Amino acid sequence: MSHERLNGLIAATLTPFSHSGEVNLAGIAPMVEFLIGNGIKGMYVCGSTGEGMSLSTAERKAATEEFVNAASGRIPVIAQVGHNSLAEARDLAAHAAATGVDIVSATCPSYFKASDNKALTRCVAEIASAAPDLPFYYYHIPSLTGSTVDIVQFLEDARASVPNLVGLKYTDTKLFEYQTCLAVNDGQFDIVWGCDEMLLGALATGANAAIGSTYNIAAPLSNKVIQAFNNGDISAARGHQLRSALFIRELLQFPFHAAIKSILGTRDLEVGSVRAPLMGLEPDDSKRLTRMLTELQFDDFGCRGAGE
Ligand code: MN9
Repeated sequence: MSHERLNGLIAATLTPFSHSGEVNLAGIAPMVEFLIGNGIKGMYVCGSTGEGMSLSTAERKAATEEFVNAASGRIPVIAQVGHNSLAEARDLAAHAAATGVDIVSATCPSYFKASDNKALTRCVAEIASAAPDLPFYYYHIPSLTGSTVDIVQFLEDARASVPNLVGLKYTDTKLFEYQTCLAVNDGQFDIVWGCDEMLLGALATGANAAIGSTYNIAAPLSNKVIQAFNNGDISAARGHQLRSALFIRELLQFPFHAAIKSILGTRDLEVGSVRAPLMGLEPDDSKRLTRMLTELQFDDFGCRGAGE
């Protein structure tokens, strides 16, 4: 399948919740404007960052529709449809296609592991064939799925049996493996990088696009990494990357999703907190988070709020 490759920073979007814990669909459109205003070039919806696995199928469908409407064709929307039930995943994929998403992506089932390439290829073929006219990116995130397949071999095997497989969301940290994925069949696949704190290494290895959680709140900083790299100013690129890595390191000391949502809240976005089993911020966390942001001069990262 021929399709335009992804480019630039793609936000792994959060799912806004109301105070009572329902999906807050009204929170999506302002968030999309904010992301586009901060240099985001695509949105990956209902993935790990968006707590997709903690939403019901109906909620995932409603959120996806809202993202598509809010984006209104300005940037591509990628719907993550992975589910332990392949029937649900297929239903979500077909719905995503009918809704007008640009790309479908999915993890493999993860309660029972897809532990060899035969099992994984079969799962991916079943899901991808429910939206046969859309490009499909397999979501490789072994730390969460526990699927320990040889991902290079998967690409080689799946070429024949999954005609609309065009790439991966590669959320691992092995740059040598990432490079080998890029090289399969003379660069057939679009392999999108998924570890924000290692973006510079991925650019040096051949990445054109990256999907990540921290681009929701710090895209201008990561865009500086890309610009400096493209200008050949490696020293500046390293400086920006280090700042990003230090920021993410601090962020990971907090309940991660809740901390990102809290930062979006300071930009006047109504995204609420998180759904169990993820934990929200305790009052003490909120104070520490504010202090950390001040210490790292977060306001200089260039992230603009709505209306600024
Ligand atoms: O897929 C995200 N990975 C996970 C993307 O959620 C496991 C990343 O954006 C990380 O959240 C980020 C921070 O470690 O690199």
